[in-house]
Amino acid sequence: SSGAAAADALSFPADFLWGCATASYQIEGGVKEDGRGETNWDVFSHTPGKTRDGGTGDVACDSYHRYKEDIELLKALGVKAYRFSVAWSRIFPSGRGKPNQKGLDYYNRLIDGLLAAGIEPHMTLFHWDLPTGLEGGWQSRDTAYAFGDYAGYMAGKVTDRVKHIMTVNELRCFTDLSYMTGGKAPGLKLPMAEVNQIRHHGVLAHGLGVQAIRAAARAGTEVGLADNPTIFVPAIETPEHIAATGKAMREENAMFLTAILEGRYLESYLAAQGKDAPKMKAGDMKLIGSPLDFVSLNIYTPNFVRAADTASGYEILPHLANSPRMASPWLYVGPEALYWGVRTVSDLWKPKKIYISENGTSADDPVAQDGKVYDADRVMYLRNYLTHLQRATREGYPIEGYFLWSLMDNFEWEDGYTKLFGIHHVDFKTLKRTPKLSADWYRELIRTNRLV
Ligand code: GBH
Repeated sequence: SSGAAAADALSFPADFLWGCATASYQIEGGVKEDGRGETNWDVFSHTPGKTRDGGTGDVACDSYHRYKEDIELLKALGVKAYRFSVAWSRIFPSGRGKPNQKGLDYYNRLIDGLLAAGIEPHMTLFHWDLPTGLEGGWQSRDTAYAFGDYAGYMAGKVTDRVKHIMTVNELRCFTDLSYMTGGKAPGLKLPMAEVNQIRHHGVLAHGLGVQAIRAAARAGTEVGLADNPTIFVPAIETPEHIAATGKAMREENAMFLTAILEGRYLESYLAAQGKDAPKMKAGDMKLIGSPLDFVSLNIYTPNFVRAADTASGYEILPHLANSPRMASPWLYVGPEALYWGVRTVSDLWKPKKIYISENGTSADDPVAQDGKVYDADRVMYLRNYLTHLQRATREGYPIEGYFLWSLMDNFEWEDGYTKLFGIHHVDFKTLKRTPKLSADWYRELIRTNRLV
């Protein structure tokens, strides 16, 4: 059947890896349980005015206690993989020092439960919940070394069962959006010299993590990261605009993905930052550029770009007040982002494997009818986006799998519980999970391995 399916213009490759994604602070709750240490997001979400509805991750989806139910949801969907993150402060309550066995036990139970259900665990080591015991947070270079130690410790404990590890999630979010514009924990607005240093510590942590994982992991462990580079889509699919798309991708992500995949900072980035450029030590760029087994991309939204007679050779076309978008104000609709994200990363840097580690949407879910949320907008969004990912598979780009964000409604950071991305509805009073229409749709897509 896979041969017949491959010839079908709407089908995905037979071994395409369908999954769902979540992150520790957004779903776990149990923030004081079994020795978990305090994190930046505990402090931030408890500071009045920082989250839109005053929401916190204290309980969230209570997955710390309900992970078995979550595995049942995954099983019912028929996914082959689950992407989750580890709360660093459950393993090292103050970020470093003596490990906490009870915290590790939780992830062992989760991993073993997934494997028993036939679901591959894909683990992210840092999805923004940083132990406050690490003084100075990402302002301190020491945090990068602490991350390396934590990454190596985890690799030693889980790679007998976990074959895919992502170091960090979305560099831009835990650096720029946390220390420059300040919408995310710890909510600082620092000058550029400090921001550039923080960015450097972020990519350095990733590199130290890769090295530590490789040193401690069993053979067959694949290592990468989940980043959210700004994604560019050519205004028109012609050679000149396609070339501009590649240039924009490289330059606009110079401090993050480009540095990691090229092992250096572009001259244009260093020149633009001038005296604010990051201070480096010998060997840093080699660590940052450590070879990876895969690159994972979180893709939600496009930026249209055109070739232009400017110094950079391109112009990014601005989003307008009435550009189509979903429930989150930043979530502009552009399903082509999935195709061009994969194609541009592949053409520029030739990674062996690419995953979509997140894609999905907030939506103004309608009131449930007959006990079900009929989230037709989310289905529309997913169907359109996946059409363009299917094109990337058809054209032979090395795209291995797709993780839908998110398995269930959860704590959406500074938006608290006002923006929900789940394909399962969560009643935050009873914590009951119920499939939405989009879950039925995703199950059918996975079952047929074909756009429906
Ligand atoms: C991902 O970030 C996260 O990994 C995940 O935890 C999250 O729940 C999910 O997406 C949905 O948001 O208004 O200028 O501050 C997505 C990328 C980039 C989206 C920054 C929010 C805020 C832009 N994020 N963006 S701004």
